[in-house]
Amino acid sequence: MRRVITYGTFDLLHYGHINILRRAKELGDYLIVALSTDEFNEKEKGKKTYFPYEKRKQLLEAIRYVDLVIPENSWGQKNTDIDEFKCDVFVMGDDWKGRFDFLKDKCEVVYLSRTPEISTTKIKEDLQLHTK
Ligand code: C2G
Repeated sequence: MRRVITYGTFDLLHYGHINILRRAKELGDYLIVALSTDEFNEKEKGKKTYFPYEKRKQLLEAIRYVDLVIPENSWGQKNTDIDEFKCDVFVMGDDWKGRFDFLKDKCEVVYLSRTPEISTTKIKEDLQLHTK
C-alpha cells in the first residue's frame, strides 16, 4: 500500500484544498493529513483559525480522499511522521516548493500546483465587501 502524507491548516475548507487532497490521494492508496493544531497555528504560523482543530478535523474526515487525520504540533515532526506512518510520498502545494526537499532521503517529495484563484484570505475579504 502506497501511503501519502500532507500537512496544513485547512481552515475555511475550500475547493483549493479539495483539489490538492484529491491529487495527493491519486499518488497512492492511503492519504494521511497532518492537521495543524490551534496552538501550532497561533504560535508558529500566526494564524487564528475560524474553526477549532476538532471541527477542522471533522471536516477533513468527511472527505472521501482522506484516510487518516493526525495533529501537526510542530514544524519538525515530518521526519518522525514519515517513519512512524511508513509514508512513501510527501505532498505539499507548490507555495512550499523546495522547502521540504530535505525529506527526499526518506520518501518522494511532490509539490502540486495550488488552485490560484481561491484562498481563505480572499474568501474573508470578499465576505467583508459584501456585508458592507
Ligand atoms: N492549497 C492549494 N490551493 C489553494 C490553497 C491551499 O493547493 N488555493 C494547498 C496548500 O498549498 C497546502 C494545502 O492546500 O498544501 C493546505 O493549505 P493551508 O491550510 O494554507 O496550509 P499551510 O498553512 O500552507 O500549512 O507544515 C506545513 C504547513 O502545515 C502547511
